[in-house]
Amino acid sequence: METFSTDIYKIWSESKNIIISTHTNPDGDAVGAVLALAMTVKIIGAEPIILIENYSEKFDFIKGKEYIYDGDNYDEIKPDVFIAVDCGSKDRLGMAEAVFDRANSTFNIDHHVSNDNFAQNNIVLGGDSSSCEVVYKIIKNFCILNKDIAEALYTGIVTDTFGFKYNSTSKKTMEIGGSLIEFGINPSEVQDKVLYEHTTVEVEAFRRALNNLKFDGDIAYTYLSYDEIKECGVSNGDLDGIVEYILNIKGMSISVFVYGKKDGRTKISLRSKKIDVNKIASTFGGGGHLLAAGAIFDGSVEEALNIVLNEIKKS
Ligand SMILES: [Mn+2]
Repeated sequence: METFSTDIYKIWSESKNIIISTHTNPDGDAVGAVLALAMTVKIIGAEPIILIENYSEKFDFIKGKEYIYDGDNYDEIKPDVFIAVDCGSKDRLGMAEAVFDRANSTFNIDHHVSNDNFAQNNIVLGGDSSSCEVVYKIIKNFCILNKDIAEALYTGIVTDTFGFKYNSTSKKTMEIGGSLIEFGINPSEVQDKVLYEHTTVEVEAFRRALNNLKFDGDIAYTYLSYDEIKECGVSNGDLDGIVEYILNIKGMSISVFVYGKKDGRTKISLRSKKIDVNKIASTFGGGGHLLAAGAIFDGSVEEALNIVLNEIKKS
């Protein structure tokens, strides 16, 4: 990694525009990683431009937002370097995919086991807790971090490990967390903002999801139709906690949450305590991690639920 970081530093510091982007429907790891990278790129003398979809207001406290592209025409962007982060495959970049294709030099920084190494330079550490952990390991070799970068990275790690709780949390993850705290961030405040505070809108979505909750053996599953999502006024990012919550019901070892999207397709989220849900998600063209994965299904909420439950029972 040390030698690799030297090469990365050379390419990044000698470029003009560095486009930094992540997956659609960005979570805290995605947001923290792009903002931390943008602040780093600025320090080493390049011009960062972040391409990211609107994200949950719970991540608004993270600094570096001034680097987010606020134009409306991606065609005008002239990418020199393109860094995709927390993104398992190129199509997950959404609108930014076309910009990726025009870049001279491309980087793929990620921790998804399902990552298909789509860039020229792939730094994919499948066992790592979060993309922010991977970003930390890269940038600490050539950039002196500051409090803002530390807070962004800490947020990503906390999001993806649920506060250093998941199995993906290693000794190294905790050591990195410790190093980040040394920059003067407030760790319990970050955890409160990211994991525990909920808007009334989120709670309304939660209430409805729990109302739809069903059990099938050790599978807990629920759904929200697109109409229900519209009625609550909830955005995709606000629905993250539901699938986690129902996995923790005693006696359950798999949880499924599906919801209708505006385009008529259905988002599937899977969590597990034992079986490989990455494999299940991959049968629907999705992916993620062993115990946490997702996919977009081309069909209704009802069809998605039926098909997923069948796949789980087969596995
Ligand atoms: Mn992640």
